Amino acid sequence: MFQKILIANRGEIALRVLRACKELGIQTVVVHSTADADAMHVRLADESVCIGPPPSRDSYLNIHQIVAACEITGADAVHPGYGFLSENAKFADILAAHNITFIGPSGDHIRIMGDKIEAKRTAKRLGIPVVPGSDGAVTEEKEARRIAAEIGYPVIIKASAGGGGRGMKVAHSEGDLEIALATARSEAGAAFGDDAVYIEKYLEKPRHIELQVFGDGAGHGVHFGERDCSLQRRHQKVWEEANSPALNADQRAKIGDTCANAIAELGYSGAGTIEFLYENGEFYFIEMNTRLQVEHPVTEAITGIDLVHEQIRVASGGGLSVKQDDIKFNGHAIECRINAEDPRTFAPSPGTITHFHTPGGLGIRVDSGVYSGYKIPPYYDSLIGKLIVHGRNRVECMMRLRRALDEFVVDGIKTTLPLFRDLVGNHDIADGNYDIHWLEKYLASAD
Ligand code: MV4
Repeated sequence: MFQKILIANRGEIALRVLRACKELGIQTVVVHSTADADAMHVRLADESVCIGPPPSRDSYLNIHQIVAACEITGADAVHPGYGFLSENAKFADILAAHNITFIGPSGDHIRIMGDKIEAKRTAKRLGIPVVPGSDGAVTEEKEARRIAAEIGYPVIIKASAGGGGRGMKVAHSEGDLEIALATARSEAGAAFGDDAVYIEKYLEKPRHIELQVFGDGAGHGVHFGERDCSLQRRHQKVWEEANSPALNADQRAKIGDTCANAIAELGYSGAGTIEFLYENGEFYFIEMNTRLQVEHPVTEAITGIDLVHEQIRVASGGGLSVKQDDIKFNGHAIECRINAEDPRTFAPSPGTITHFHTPGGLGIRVDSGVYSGYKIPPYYDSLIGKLIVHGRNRVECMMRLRRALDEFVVDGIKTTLPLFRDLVGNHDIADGNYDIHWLEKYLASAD
């Protein structure tokens, strides 16, 4: 097991990882920018190293400073959290070259999944169902026309170096195709320095359902069920649930087994998320994320398993603590992302939190790094906390969520809490009746 882990992140996820390390008796080091000197994770860590000025590229993204912080403190492993360097293959490779363990998959697995064409090709080879479309990159308009005619319109053109919604163009008919292909390629080239694009059938009303998987790096894979993340705004998740209101236990076991077997065959190590669009009872792979995700606590709530403990165990060579048959799904969990933003315009609202009071009671978890008197710096993303609620079933979960939202107080700044108080009383949400476009339509209709 590791003696000392360096946490290369900030905010609620740095605290989340720190807690797991403490429970496992592992010493902690955090790195921070000058803007985060007063942050909770800095106060609670055994050691801290200031690695640069506020901009992320000079601090949380500065690989050399982070490696230096490892050498100075004698850390034997790095947990990258999510965002920042968590899916940077070069960072994983550099740490390996310094004999420091990256708590995550190999640089090569990160690289494969970062290239969306290669990721899709790999998924298909491993028996995961993918969206119908081109086999690889498409450059010629003629070829695009042939593929689109074969799969049928509408089609979507995606950047191979994109992901998370960046660099996509929809063509509703052959007349749209030439412009869609040209703009997708030039935007991809400008944004990512790589103009490779591919074509897929455009699914019009899918849900976004993702499978939590884990590999032990020794040829074993398990799944921890799915999360439904369909409630998004501009590709930012807002509300996530486990399990999906759209799936039954048989469907879960079937797609779960497919994913677990694929992870085993890939020889993958650590936590991963296989993202699907789900429409008319069918799953279609779109991307795989090679990190711990923001919404992992809903999976922890229904399985009772600490996923950061598992990441640390696997990275240290100790293997997973569970086999597939040990993983049981209990009840229902919902996460609300509390952002320091205007609840209608989503404009960021940094500043001083004058009063912060979190809800409690059975089935309530709040992951947050803020406190009364904390000043939110303007340099980073606006997530200030996550409310995670668990119940024996979805109805109980929603009752508890409504009550927890009533108790939650954040004064001094604007937050997205009022949005959640509206959503929890909405009939479609109560019925689990929503797709990836529901939230944006709801917000537009409330204007
Ligand atoms: C799609 C799609 C429809 N059809 N692919 C957006 C983010 C990126 N991960 C993939 N995305 C989409 N891919 C096909 N073939 C619709 C989206 C999409 C979306 C997906 C998940 C959650 C929210 C979304 C919002 C708009 C579009």
